[in-house]
Amino acid sequence: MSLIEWVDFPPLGDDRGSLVALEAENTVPFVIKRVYYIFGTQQGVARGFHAHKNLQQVAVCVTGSCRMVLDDGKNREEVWLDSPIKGLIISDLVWREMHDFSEDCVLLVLASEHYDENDYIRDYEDFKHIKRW
Ligand code: T46
Repeated sequence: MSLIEWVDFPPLGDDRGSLVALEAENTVPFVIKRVYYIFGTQQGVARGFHAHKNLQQVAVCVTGSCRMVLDDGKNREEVWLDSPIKGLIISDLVWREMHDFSEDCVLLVLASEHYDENDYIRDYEDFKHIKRW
């Protein structure tokens, strides 16, 4: 089974332009407890390099692009986030890395839980051990 799972955000456009509405438990498959966004990422910088124990997220590039790597400890897949109408579901116990941010990239992330540093698995070997691959 692929690690790449999208949610579509239908644009509610008219002749003035486009609008996307994100609704918890509707367009986004969980109750949203937190929203954050990553912007102004310096050229050549990569982010992420961790997994979460208990966190569902949807990530969407509202402008610009970046390359997301998802890894379950056995399989590694990558995908470009480059559309404001496509969200990538990032489940818990999936290692994630973000690379190749465009200068104008704004990566919006919707999260199912409040921020908790104890939820992070920041060591890849620990992650593989937890996954028991
Ligand atoms: C993820 C990827 C996609 C907070 O205080 N609250 C927050 O909600 C977040 C997300 C971060 N922070 C603090 C923790 C660090 O001092 O902001 C700083 C940067 O966070 P971090 O290094 O974890 O950022 P990324 O880009 O490596 O990862 C983030 C999310 O943390 C992570 O959950 O899945 O984006």
